Amino acid sequence: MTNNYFPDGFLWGGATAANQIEGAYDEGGKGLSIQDVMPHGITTPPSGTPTEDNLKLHAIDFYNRYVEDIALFAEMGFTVFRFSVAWSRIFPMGNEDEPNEEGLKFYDRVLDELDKHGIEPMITISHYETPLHLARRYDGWSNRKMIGFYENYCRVLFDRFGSRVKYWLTFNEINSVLHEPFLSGGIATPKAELTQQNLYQAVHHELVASARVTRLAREIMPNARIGCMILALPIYPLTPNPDDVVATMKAQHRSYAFGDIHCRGEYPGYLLRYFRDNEIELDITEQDREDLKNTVDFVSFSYYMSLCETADSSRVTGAGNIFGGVTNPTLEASEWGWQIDPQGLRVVMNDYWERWQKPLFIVENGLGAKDRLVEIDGVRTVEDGYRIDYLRKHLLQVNEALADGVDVLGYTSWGCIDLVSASTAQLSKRYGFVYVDRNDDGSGSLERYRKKSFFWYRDVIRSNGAALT
Ligand code: BGP
Repeated sequence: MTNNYFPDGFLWGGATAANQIEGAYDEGGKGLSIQDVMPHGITTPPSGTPTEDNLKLHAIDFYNRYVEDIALFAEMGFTVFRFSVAWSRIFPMGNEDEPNEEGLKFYDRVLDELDKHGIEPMITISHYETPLHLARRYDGWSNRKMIGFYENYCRVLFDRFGSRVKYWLTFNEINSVLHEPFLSGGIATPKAELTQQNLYQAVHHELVASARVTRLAREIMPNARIGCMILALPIYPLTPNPDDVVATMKAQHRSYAFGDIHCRGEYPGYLLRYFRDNEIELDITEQDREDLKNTVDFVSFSYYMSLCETADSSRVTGAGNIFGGVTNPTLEASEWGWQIDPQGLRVVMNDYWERWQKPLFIVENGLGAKDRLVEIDGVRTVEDGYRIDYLRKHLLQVNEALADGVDVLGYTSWGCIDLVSASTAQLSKRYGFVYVDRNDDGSGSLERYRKKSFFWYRDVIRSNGAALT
């Protein structure tokens, strides 16, 4: 049996995103974000205006209940809480000159509360919630002007919160823009009309923006640590046939590129080759090349599953979330078809550490499952042994990676309190340690209840991982 390798000071906690928890979509001077017109997640095209069938409009009402929720996180012993700022709360249209003071005050209050409990905040600056105006008027990140709008937004955040927020992530799952351009990049042009050239140009704008604000952060907040955030997805060859191995390498490159540029400050050769082979010519200025040299301090990532790849198109089967891919015949899947692979987490951690030699932060991991609220000895709870099993197996693999010598700063499980799903916009796809009484039809009291996993995670944190074994 492996010993406990979690180091002292390892950060334990949970992760959320504004659009999936806050609600209050039109309160406090907030403008609309793309999420306010995505009632069904990524499964159907966005609607024109907010409609009441969109659970995100009110979500779990964290906007009004953050005091109670943060107290529950503190009760579990969280030492870090990852959340995002809703860009459209600070700049309702996205590109005003002056920020919305009421929006800033909300995050002041959240930070006060975290501070009260000694919980380190980690802020995602942009988590799938581009202001709708920027999507409609500028076609989101297709447009170079977004770099300036984003920089202004970041300057306001850094000036206001810089003295009390150390950990910042520039873009959630930046590699997903190639797959979900509206969700991830606020690109209003339908996906079917976008070429690879369009997509990579948008990616380029985001990468330059990320690097520019990394430089800005260092000027304004010398003690801050800036991370990129990647959707991690180890890909295995479906067979040992070298054709499958090469196909796997190419598929991996599509995600590695984002970490390579963030960590090395320039485009990797394999991506330049891909551009040549596909006649993609990007508008990259000399200034862009200089800006990209501002590399990140650490690499954060989400991890839910692995995939397979094959060169044989007749063997391709659907699997996975945003990325799609080939099913692994050896693995079981969640109720939503996400294949469960704890060892894949160790693989990806070793891989990233060896490749970039930057500390890692696991900022999302968890099981979306249907929960049943029951009453035991007069107390309402959820007997979610399946979630404990999933998280335990993954955390044991984090321990293995630590034993392998990987440098890891912390772990925030996804959706530490039930929230609205990004891909399907359901509340019944629950990830939390805390159950929120709200259903897919919008009914429910919004009351919070501790699940069995709540007490389990508390013990894991209390023992700094020793309770896992
Ligand atoms: C990631 C997103 C999160 C989150 C998570 C779970 O891709 O960064 O916002 O939602 O996946 O996905 P889902 O909510 O679709 O189950």
